[in-house]
Amino acid sequence: MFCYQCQETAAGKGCTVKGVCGKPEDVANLQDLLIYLMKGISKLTVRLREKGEEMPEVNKFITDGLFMTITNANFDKQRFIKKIEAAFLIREKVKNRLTEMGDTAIPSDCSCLTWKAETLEAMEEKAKQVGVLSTQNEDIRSLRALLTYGSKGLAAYAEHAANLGFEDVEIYAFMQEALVATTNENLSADELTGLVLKCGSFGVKVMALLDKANTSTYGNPEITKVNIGVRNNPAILISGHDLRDLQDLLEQTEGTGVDVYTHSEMLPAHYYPAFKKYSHFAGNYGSAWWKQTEEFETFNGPILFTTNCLVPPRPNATYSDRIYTTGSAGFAGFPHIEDRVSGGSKDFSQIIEHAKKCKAPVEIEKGEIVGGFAHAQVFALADKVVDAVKSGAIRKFFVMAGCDGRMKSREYYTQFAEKLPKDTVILTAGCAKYRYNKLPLGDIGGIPRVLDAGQCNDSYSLVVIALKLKEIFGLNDINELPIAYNIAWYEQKAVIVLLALLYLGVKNIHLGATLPAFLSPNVAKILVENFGIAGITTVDEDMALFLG
Ligand code: SF4
Ligand code: SF3
Repeated sequence: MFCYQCQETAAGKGCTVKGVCGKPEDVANLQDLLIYLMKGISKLTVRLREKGEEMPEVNKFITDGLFMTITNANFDKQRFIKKIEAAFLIREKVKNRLTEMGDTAIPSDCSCLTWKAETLEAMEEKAKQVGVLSTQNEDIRSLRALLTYGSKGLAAYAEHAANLGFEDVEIYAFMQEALVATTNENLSADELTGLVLKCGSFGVKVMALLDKANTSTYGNPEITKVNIGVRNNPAILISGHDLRDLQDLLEQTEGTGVDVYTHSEMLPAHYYPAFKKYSHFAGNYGSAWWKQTEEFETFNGPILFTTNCLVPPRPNATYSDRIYTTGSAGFAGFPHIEDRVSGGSKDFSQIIEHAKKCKAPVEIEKGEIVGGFAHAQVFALADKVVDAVKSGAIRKFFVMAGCDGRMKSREYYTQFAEKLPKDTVILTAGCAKYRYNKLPLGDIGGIPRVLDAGQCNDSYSLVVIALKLKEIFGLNDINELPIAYNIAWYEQKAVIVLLALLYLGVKNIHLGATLPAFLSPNVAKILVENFGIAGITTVDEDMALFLG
């Protein structure tokens, strides 16, 4: 296996024996094979689209397939085998449709269009040959990786939006165009770089679509205090990003005596007006994803994963029989809740019955965290914010969005937040917030010094806020604003957020805890020279740099 898609990749180079994330070699290889087959399907679908026809089934298949291969989403070998078998069938379907339409030149120039396995051994043999290392030139490999990982991020957000009934065919079309481009030997590094930026433009599009899906379904996030203690009832913990799953779960648990708590990236659900009506929506339990091996022990009730980030339980974990997955998440041995049929709901009754037999969660902390500062809420406070900037009460904003992770070096972000001068404000989104959202950082004239917009996709809100400030202050360039970007990344959704920011012209982003291993020296140079991208150093050095 060879995988270098996330920030925690082994030795900062690549996982070759087993993922640091726990992904076993066979699953890693089958993920590569699935991506390979989806490239072939995309070649055919692009051709079909040129003839004016869409196959929604294919769009869904590819979106889900990309999402399943995101870091920490799905570790279930059988699910990948089934998906690969489904890929053979779907590829035939598209070919047949092309034939029906009179296409006499269906391409067969690559085995991604024709190769098929009858046995698992054949799949596993092929899988070893089609991963990222099959591209020899390291710069082309790097750009192909960047494009593929950006597309995985697109797929994740597109799937959440689709679950709420919001779709944009152009986003599906771009994901497929991107997959096809990674097979094109004639594309130069410049042309691939252009596609990477185009991917960023679709990053903006997909985050805007998901924002529209979330806010038009559940209302605009508003300032909310979220309880981080516990009650005395049995409870279900819901993790991941999918708000539609949360809606189904809240509806089905109402009146059952079972409470629902959010975990990690589900925390921002509390900020939406539509979920406030549920009196059994009890609070948020724990911190970012990587602490789950401790926190799930004491939660006592079942845990539902709606997307990444799942950490394989340790062999002696007491909660392994309490985990359920749904959507693109999966893990061998954990019950998987099937997709809803169109117009219906998922059936969470099994989890609810399980919860009723469990003890209430053990309290691991007390208090509240405050969030809900997405674009509409910040616009409502715009006068206050603008006055604070004009008077000098707020000297600078720091966008500290993105992901959290296990690496010790990420203590940097807590120390950075603590050391920031009192006249600065942190704008955050994503699970990176857990590095500082429980610190007593105070407020500036009633404006909290940590403004949490929501999930990683709500980085879109931070962009909308920045563009609004640019307009209010009559500036020509987003980079003239008193905003610095110190972003933490871990998985591929952070890649699409980064590409979206680059597409919008944001310069001088600092990216940590380490720069991606998949950036070759030449590709990293392009990012440094054109966008001023930099890594992080020490808290003091970076602070001095940011504050000039
Ligand atoms: Fe390694 Fe990250 Fe890939 Fe897991 S997702 S195998 S940790 S690079
Ligand atoms: Fe976090 Fe996984 Fe990236 Fe959505 S939950 S930001 S790491």
